[in-house]
Amino acid sequence: MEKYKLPKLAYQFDDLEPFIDSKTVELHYTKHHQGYVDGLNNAVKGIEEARKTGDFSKIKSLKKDLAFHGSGHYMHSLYWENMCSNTNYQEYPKGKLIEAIEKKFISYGTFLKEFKAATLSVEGSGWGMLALIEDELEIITIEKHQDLYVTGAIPILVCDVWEHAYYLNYQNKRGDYIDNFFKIINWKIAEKRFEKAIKNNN
Ligand code: MN3
Repeated sequence: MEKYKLPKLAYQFDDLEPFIDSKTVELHYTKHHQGYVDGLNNAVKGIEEARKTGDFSKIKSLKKDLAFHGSGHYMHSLYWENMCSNTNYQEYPKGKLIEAIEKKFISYGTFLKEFKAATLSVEGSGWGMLALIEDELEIITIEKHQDLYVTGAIPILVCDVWEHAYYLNYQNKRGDYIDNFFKIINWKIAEKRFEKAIKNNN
């Protein structure tokens, strides 16, 4: 039995329209994310095999695969969960999260500006992330799924800017995709993640 599996989506492929088109969500979920799940299961199998046989000659590439596919699976699971259809949409974060955002980034508007600029600046394939580092919010940028990650940073919100996340509809206009991503953020989930993270850190 495969250890890792695709998480269930809380919405249909076409529920993120018109901001992310149905075909993109379908391909992204059933092909790309599934590819990371498969890659992760293969890496884990390979490592278990090496443990059994005591042959660690391929350990370097197995551990690289584990980091790449494991992070890919984890990041995509966060990404699907932190988006929502119109029915669950709320325009702004609330509660402790909005307080912390305004404290750190001056205002919600300047937070969005920095998140967009940072996420737009990712070289090649990667992610923008709002994260909690100790008790401070910070925006970080990740290349591929794992490079430049700040160890210990707890994800609150992630935005996938690999081309497969937006190219069918937006082509080279990554900034337009990010603007529209802001319109489908599931802030309730981000608030939950934030409250859990500050509780665990204290
Ligand atoms: Mn992706």
